[in-house]
Amino acid sequence: MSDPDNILNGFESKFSLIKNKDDLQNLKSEFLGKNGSISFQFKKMGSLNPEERKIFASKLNEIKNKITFEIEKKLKNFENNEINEKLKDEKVDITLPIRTTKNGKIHPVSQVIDEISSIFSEIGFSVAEGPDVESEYNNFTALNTPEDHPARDMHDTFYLDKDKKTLLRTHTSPVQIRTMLDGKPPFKIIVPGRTYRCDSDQTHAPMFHQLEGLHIDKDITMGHLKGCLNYFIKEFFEVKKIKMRFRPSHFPFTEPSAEVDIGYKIENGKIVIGEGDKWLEILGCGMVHPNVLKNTKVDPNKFQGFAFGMGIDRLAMLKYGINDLRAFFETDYRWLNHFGFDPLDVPTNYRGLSR
Ligand code: 2U9
Repeated sequence: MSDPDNILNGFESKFSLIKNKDDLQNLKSEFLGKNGSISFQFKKMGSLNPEERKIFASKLNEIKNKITFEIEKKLKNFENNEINEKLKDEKVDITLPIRTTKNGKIHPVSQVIDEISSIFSEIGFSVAEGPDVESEYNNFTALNTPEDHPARDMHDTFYLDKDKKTLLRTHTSPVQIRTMLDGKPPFKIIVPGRTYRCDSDQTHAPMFHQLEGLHIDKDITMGHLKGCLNYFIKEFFEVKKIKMRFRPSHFPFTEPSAEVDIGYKIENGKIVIGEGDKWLEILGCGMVHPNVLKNTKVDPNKFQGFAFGMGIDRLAMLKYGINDLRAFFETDYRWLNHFGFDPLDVPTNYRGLSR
């Protein structure tokens, strides 16, 4: 049987030559592994008498602890060196100047969503979101649009199953339904998002963007709706005064319902919003139908409110002079470079929405 001291001497001479972590791991298994020198010595102890065994075991354990300690210490050293090397390579020089060429641009649709969110957040609305795949109940039935209602055909719905139980939402209104079913009034939200209708030509895309609003509380009137929309339109088009008219209309989820037109004129080939004798339809609105309140467990005798909806793509085209809707979804970098917005210039009401 080789003397434990010989094992230690053998270890020390090999240990002094170790240059990296792999060598160290190999040395570790040579001495401390299941079939290593130390284990081998422990296995052979059976042939010693009890007294010799006690002395031998204690010596062997002492050597084992020494070797373990040296190996672990060196391993930690290698690991620390590795981390320090990495830190040296990945160091960020915070004194470097900023990039002078900016690569990314914000899409006009995202810009308009940010602008509208900023405008409504100033008067206490918060932003709600929901899934694009919806139930037929949230998209239609809860919104007072029963199965045989003609509005269902008008929406040219993309159904996702043959029983027509799941669909791609045709408007963002199911998010208001979810919000109302999940909470208690008052509700004061805007809902931007993607919507889908099986319709495609120069002015319609099968996926488009809507933004809807909902304000439910005690004693909310059509007057509040008018004031809110007048404020929004002035802020959005960045004008001091706006000519605006409400035309009676019909939606299953609101009663009474109206469509809102704003005045405009063409001057030097450019559109001027807010004045003039021409009218442009920009959104729909109304007082939430009592059936919708009942469907969402809101008591219509205690609460009422208004809702509105608008097409974001059209608003973006109007505000930023974009003619073709299809360009919105073509990911043409030259187009985005021209019509896109600076990512660092986030729209806020007080600093200005668009610059
Ligand atoms: C609930 C109750 C009422 C949302 C509304 C409109 C009027 C509207 C269109 C504008 C242009 C859609 O993109 S568009 O084609 N929308 O005219 N939307 S009221 O009414 C709601 C929504 C949710 C719970």
